[in-house]
Amino acid sequence: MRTDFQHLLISQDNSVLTITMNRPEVLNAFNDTMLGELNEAIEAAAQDDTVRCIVITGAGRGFGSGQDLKALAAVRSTTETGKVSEHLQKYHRLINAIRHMPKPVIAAVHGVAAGISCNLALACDMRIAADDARFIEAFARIGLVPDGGGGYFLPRLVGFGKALELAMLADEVSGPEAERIGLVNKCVPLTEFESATKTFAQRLAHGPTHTYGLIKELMNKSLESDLLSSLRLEGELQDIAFETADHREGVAAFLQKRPARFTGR
Ligand code: T3D
Repeated sequence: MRTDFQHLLISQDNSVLTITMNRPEVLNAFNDTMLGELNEAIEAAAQDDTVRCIVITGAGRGFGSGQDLKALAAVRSTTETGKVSEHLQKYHRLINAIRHMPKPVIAAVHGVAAGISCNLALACDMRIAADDARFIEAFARIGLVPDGGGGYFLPRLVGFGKALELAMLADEVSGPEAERIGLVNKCVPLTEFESATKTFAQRLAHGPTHTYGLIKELMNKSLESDLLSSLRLEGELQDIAFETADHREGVAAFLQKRPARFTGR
């Protein structure tokens, strides 16, 4: 994967790829370049067998502040813009790529995660937050509805009533509160955030990666389907998982009373 992006920092530690959104002067607000680069990096990570877990995070004092409103205003004042739904397709490409990524994607959130940056975090498989995190469904503050998948993921994570509250009032949710309501998987003190993220990601990167992809497929589909369809899919996916080297290794490790060494195959 190329690493010479204008607004992304890319680093790989063993099988963990960290993608850092890097426009700290605007709290990592999305302009078109950063959005295009993030799409490219995520799609490249999906194809790269040396990557078994992806961490998305932000440089400077936050995760992200949503769409770059200054860039948006500048475009609006100078050119005839198309419908915003056309622009949103670039975000939808990103959300789809994360959901169909056959390996775990973690959002590591410190500081602010507002607007579509917040919803990018919600589209990831899991979220780890620092205790200084500030999640803001900021859309209603500027008269917009939650986009970037927020209308889909938010009620599924925190329940219908809480989702409506967060979307309508657009109040900040702190890291500890986000953990309490299920918006993030865990919240840690800021001083431990980097090491906790690393430990979390390395653990996932050493798991049965192929099976993790199947688990994602099962969970993705369960959000839409009835019990019978989910049970049918579970059987189909288990047939695949049953044939993986990691399944054989897991059983062998159990029988030999030793930790499993998963290779992702
Ligand atoms: O076209 C489409 O696709 C539409 C899609 C829209 C999706 C969306 O994401 S809509 C939501 C857009 N985001 C927002 O409405 C959030 C705007 N920002 C804020 O409300 C606040 O900045 C924060 C609550 C995020 C953080 O507050 P604070 O006090 O910690 O920081 P700050 O001082 O406000 O911001 C620091 C700098 O970042 C500041 O620049 P300056 O004045 O020092 O030169 C600020 O203007 C800049 N900044 C923050 N957010 C954005 C931004 N610049 C451009 N766009 C931003 N979204």
